[in-house]
Amino acid sequence: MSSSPRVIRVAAGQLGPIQREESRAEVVQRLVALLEEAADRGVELIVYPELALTTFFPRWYTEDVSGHDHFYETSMPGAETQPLFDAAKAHNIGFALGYAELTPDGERFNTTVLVERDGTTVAKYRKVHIPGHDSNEPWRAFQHLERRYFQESHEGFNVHRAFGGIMGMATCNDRRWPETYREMGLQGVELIAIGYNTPIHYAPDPGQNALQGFHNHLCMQAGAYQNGTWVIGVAKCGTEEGVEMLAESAIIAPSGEIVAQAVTTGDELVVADCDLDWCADYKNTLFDFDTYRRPEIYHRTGSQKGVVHPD
Ligand code: CDV
Repeated sequence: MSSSPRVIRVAAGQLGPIQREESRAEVVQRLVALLEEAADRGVELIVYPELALTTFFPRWYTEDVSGHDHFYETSMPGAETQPLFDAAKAHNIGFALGYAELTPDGERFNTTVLVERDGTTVAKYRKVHIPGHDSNEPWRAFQHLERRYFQESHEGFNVHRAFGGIMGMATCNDRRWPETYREMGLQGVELIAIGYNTPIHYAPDPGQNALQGFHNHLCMQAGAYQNGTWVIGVAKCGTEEGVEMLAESAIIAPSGEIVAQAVTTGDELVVADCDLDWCADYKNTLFDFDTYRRPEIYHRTGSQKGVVHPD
């Protein structure tokens, strides 16, 4: 592998829980500690989880949404995140970082920023598929109010030339939807960075609890294989404010195989060498879109939202 000029050493920067009282400065220290370990191991890109700067605050209801404003970033980098940007640039490491974004217009997005090794911002991605609910549902053991605290982005899944390849981003619930990967697959994506916060307990159907780990890998492995791309899935996990969150961060090859996986439920670096040229083995054969796709047949997937049953 190491003879290819397009091998990039990537790390999943898995985070253990962030409790509500933990300060931004403390969290950024943890991110920098992972980054310094990554530097020692020759990593060029580290992917952090969704909402990696704070506890997963959509688990609490506030009547006035602005009651949670302190969980959002109004600039990136800001004063408290600048040390991460400085450390990354000093070590020549790029990163993808999930955070809550509050725009000057008062819009709220679940955002990931991709930063190159020289410290320049490549792009921001704003989460498309927003799960959960928007009003208080006290029957749940805990809330999942993402639909109260975040808007659905209309910017879609764009890809970017960076790190010597074609990079994409998605966030948590996005990873369960095949359209996420195919939208980027159709732009030639070679590596998708995905952060997640996945409670083990799924209140609408607890029968799925035992399958959380299986479903996590199932969807990311399928997305990688069917589009011939690397997928880096990174958890914030462990027991956060009494809620158990899925770990099992994984680096997945274009073959769909997991090549490296976290073994803890805490802060952990998972490293693998990703040969971006491996993508072509799938993109140019079984998944040669130009030859085999039938978009003239797929008219429902781009235009129809819900299910329309036959008469
Ligand atoms: N942060 C998330 O998007 N979590 C969802 C849960 C609610 C199902 C997920 O898809 O993991």
